[in-house]
Amino acid sequence: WGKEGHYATCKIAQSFLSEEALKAVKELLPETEGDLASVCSWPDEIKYMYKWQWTSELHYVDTPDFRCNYEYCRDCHDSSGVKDRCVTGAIYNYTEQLVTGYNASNSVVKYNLTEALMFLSHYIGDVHQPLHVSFTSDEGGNTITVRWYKRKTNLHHVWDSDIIESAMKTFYDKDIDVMISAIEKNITDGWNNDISSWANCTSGEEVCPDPWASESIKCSCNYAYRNATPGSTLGDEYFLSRLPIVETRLAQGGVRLAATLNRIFDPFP
Ligand code: DCM
Ligand code: DCM
Ligand code: DCM
Ligand code: ZN
Ligand code: ZN
Repeated sequence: WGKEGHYATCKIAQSFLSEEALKAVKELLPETEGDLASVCSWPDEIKYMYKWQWTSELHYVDTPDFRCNYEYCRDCHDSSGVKDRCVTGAIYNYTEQLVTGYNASNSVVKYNLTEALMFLSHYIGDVHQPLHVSFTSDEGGNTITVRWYKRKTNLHHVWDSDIIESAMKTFYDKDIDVMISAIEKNITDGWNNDISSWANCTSGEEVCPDPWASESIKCSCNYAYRNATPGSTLGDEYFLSRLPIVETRLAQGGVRLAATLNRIFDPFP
């Protein structure tokens, strides 16, 4: 996601945090007074800096062309083939750092838990962006040039930002907070029955990015790539049919980020 998508995911998550998890977030991000959403785009701001270049491949996972499925062992590696270096591997890794670092009160501080929290929050958002789990040959839609209404862009950018920005302009008073309120209202009213199933992981696991990645590649095939061939113009028809998908993925990312942080910071609720 772009800045708005990450802000929305983390803002939605904040409203579902337990008291214990909120306390931990405030301790790890003292300068933000617990406002996770204000630092959720930090991993995008640093990824081009020399010191942080190793993190730039942790925002996504490439899957084999046209198969429309995802497998951790097959797919989670970087472009050099190093295992576990992909978005789902990063989510496991930063969850593990927070679990061992935060709950073991007597442990030597091995990790920067502030960074771990910011990376985890960002990558849980990204794994819900369908095109962050998509085909290898088109680099997640980055090489598919399309028009978004009259403007030239690429399919990846359409899903990172253009759909959200057009929605803000058309429906939400140009205000991301108005859009977030509408999504939150949908979570508690419309999708009410889905929240607990969204939040659940396999029993005993703090986090479960593999099923989330599987959902994303299915969304990519069913909605993102469909009718978006290179050179096509995407307008009202594409926008209005895909916006509900984007809003659902932002909601799921937020609910699952909160559920994950609640499990990490409050293991015996
Ligand atoms: N931040 C932090 N620890 C870090 C990096 C960032 O607490 N290692 C927080 C401090 C700022 C916010 O993130 O409030 C934005 O950071 P930056 O200015 O690095 O983007
Ligand atoms: N996993 C992995 N490398 C990691 C963390 C996790 O390959 N650094 C894989 C192994 C399991 C799954 O993720 O298939 C669950 O991991 P965990 O036991 O950490 O929950
Ligand atoms: N990206 C992706 N899949 C790829 C390559 C990149 O999802 N195979 C994402 C990462 C960024 C965006 O696309 O969100 C643009 O990538 P970059 O800035 O590396 O060009
Ligand atoms: Zn992206
Ligand atoms: Zn990212």
